[in-house]
Amino acid sequence: MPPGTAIAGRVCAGTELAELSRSERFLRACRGQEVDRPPVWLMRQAGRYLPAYRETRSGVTFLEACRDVDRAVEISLQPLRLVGTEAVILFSDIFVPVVGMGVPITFSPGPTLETPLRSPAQVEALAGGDPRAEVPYVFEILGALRKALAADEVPLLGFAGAPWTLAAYLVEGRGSKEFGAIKRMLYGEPELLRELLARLTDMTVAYLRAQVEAGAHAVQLFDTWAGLLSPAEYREWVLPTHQRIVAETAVSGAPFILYVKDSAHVVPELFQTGADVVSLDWRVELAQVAERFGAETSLQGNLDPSALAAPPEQIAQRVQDLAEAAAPARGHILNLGHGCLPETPVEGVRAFTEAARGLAGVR
Ligand code: 1CP
Repeated sequence: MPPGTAIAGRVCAGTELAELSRSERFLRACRGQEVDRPPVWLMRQAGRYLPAYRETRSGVTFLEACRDVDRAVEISLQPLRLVGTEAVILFSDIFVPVVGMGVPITFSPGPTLETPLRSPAQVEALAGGDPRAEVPYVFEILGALRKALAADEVPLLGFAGAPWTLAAYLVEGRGSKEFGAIKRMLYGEPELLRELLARLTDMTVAYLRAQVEAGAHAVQLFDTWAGLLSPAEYREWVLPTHQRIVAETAVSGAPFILYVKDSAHVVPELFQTGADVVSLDWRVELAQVAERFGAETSLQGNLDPSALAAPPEQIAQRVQDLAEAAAPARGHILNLGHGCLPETPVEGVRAFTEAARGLAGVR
């Protein structure tokens, strides 16, 4: 990047920013304060593309790994050591607290229910008042990670699945391309769906607040399937859940990152939630969104995960392009537009984080 090129956060000329710890850089980028360069991490950075993950996971089921505090801590930390990411995200899954609500879910490898959740009785039967009691191990893992990361001042992220995405799997019973069952419920039994979403929203607020109390510096909400809705349906069924979760989690003081996949048709709505950071997928033009919405909200993203198959110098070029595109925004966190894929090359992930560090000191 030529000297003087702007990057998001408007790097200051002073020397003190060169000393930023990883936590400070990350939290400042979330809040739109000056930084020396964008921080970098990757969604699904702990996962099957890493041989060390496959080794640590072997011999136990996915849920067993999520419940085993030492193992989950080890998996969470692997990307920090192995691929140079600059934030650690809790190793868990968006369905862990739903298992805590008493729903029998298995992973093969995605979440699967033997009996999809479609009746009023099943919705009524959902527990979910107290994640600390229902899934205590999540908070033990966060506490242990916060301790492990303290000396190096690395930021720790908690996360939750958004109510629409959780409900889409619960009502369908499994992953799907179209999630037709929840759409049939939306049109055929809207009151039942409203009740389900309300319960999931309550649980999500309690879950995220408890994660911050247990040590998460920031939290990310994943709404992977809300993009299946039309803009009008999205405004009715999804936006209010995001607004409530952001508002009620804000009391914790931790920055809030909102990720919605396939959101190009609802971009203005992403910025009506009060989230500190909006995480974009690769189908949106980062530069345009930065111009239009970036003054008030920081941005995260948005490389296509498949692009990590490119040679390192091409990845570096894309990182530079992303940083320049995001420059009009008050802050930018380098990330993918969705999670690492099982076939993602480890070398590509390393090239991505190294290129981010190479942006240092450009101004
Ligand atoms: O076989 C295995 O090892 C299990 C694979 C796996 C992993 C590593 C699953 C099952 N979940 C996870 C971890 C996970 N999932 C994290 C950990 C932290 C990190 O990012 O490193 C997070 C944040 C998630 C979130 C998640 N799970 C989402 C939302 C984000 C996204 O990627 O879209 C969703 C939709 C899920 C459901 C899920 N869990 C697992 C799979 C394979 C799936 C997808 C199922 C499908 O195809 O629909």
